[in-house]
Amino acid sequence: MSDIANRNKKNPLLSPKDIEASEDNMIIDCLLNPGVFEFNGKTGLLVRVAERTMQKEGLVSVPVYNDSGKVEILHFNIDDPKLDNTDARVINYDGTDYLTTISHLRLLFSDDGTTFYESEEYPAIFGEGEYESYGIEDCRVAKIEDTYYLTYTMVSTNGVGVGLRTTKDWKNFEKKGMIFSPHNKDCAIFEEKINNKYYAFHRPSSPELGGNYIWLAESPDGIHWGNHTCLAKTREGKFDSKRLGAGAAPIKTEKGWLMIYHGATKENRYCLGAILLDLDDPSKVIARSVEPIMEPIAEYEQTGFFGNVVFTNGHIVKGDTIKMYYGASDEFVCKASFSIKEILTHLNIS
Ligand code: MAN
Repeated sequence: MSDIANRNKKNPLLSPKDIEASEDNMIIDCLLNPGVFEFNGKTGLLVRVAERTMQKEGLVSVPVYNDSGKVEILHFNIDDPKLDNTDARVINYDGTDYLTTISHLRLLFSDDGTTFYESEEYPAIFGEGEYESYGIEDCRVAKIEDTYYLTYTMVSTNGVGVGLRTTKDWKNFEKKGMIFSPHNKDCAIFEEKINNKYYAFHRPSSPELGGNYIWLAESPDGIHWGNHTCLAKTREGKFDSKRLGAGAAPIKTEKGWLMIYHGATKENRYCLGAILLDLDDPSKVIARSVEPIMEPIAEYEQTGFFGNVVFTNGHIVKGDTIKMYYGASDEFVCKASFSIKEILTHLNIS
């Protein structure tokens, strides 16, 4: 076992019962995968809230937003041979996929980093328009100068892409549209420019040739991206054999840019690994985890909405300590800390 995470004793920090659903006819199934930032001396979480509709016996019901942004409920008979409901996250009916839940993002703050509360001052963020009609998910937050860049997964029947909104005060947001077109997710922008260019990780999927790999892109303005290079691929027989994707913005260390990423097997077991990139040219990989730095071993990481998952897209760094927040079993928000030195040792970097 190569797990070097120090799990918080109060885990899980947040469970679905801790906050209220967005509408009376919705039920929160999952609180997961928070973006993390500091604001006015507090720790802020942008938690993904996945909600489903009430279920009736003999039926599978899924929510979709109609063109005017209102939730509509579709019902399928559980015995219908055209229905495939073997995955808790997505069902297929007669060739069309439907999400069992729809996600929005909720802002929560904390003074101590473990007890989080909502405030009416900071409303929830919902999907808007035709590219977000199945909701928005897994937001990364990067602070560059005085602006927060929110990169998140836009989901709709058009596909899964990466959206960008910016804010300075968490009340007013500027929508910058889709910055990486489908199929793409897991986008994290670096928090400082390198040689006057912005950099971002992203994760396109190429179903025939290639796969679900982590890529790096450059930009002159943080909005328009190009010069893509492939950074890390799946590895047969390892914890990241089926897919992988970047966590939050990378951490600048003396030895290089440190990225924490998730890697999954075809059985959908999600672990975390680390990759170290050259400080001056982040397209150069210096080192990569052979074994995971974190595995789903705690009870709340193994059992829940979608078990055997640890997934991160947010952290705060203080000195040698990474205070990482993560989704466990796609149902709970948890916290763990890592020592940067220890991760570098795990990468055989001294
Ligand atoms: C995908 C995403 C994540 C989720 C994992 C595990 O990578 O949808 O939001 O946490 O799967 O289910």
